[in-house]
Amino acid sequence: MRTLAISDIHGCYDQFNTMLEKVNYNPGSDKLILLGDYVDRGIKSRQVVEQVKSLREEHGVIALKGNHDQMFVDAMLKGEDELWLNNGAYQTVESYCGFDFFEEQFEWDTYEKAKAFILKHYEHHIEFLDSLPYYHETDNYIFAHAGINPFYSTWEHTPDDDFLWIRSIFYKNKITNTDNKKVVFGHTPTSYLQESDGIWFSPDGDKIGIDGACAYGRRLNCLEITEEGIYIEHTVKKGETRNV
Ligand SMILES: [Mn+2]
Repeated sequence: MRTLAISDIHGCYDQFNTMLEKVNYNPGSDKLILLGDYVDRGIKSRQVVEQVKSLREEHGVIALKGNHDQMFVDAMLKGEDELWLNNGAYQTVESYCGFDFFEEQFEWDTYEKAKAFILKHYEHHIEFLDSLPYYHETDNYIFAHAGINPFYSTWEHTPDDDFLWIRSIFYKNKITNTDNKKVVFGHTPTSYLQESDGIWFSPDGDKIGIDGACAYGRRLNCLEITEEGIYIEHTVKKGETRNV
């Protein structure tokens, strides 16, 4: 069985489906792991959430939670709006409520109406995102949106916020608290870690970063791990996407 890991889809529905076609994704024989951040910045967040929800329900796909998914949930259920509005919320609201929803400028009234509309018609999406786990562990790997905290005696003590948000404390330090399991993560575009948007394999061999920054018009990456443990890198670049 192949393992396929994809992260930070961010509303890039067409790129995601182009990728699934490109790797000949077969739900019966492939283990697909999605590392979170389904929403914000890209223009088709609603469609991505709907598809990810179906993939989990119909095929048992592993879908983890990202910080953007959490921000969306917290804005909808707890009124924590500022953080989300500063991080790509507009495109998500528009994908749920229609384009030009905000017309020329932001209005709180319009935003509140949009939230009410989403809660009324898509509460199942919010509940789905809220229910997602923070990590997935296998014999040789730990998958998490942003990474794990290397400074706890065991990685399992990583606080939830770190699974969603951690950056340099994770990627700049050698990982010694995972029993030699490698950590596969998204969240930090790999161009911050190397000179390309391709998949990043840390020099210590303890981390694999896969976020190719597709929401910024760059790449969607897919890490394939074969049955024998060999890595194959797949990528969908800008301009390679068909509308689906
Ligand atoms: Mn993220």
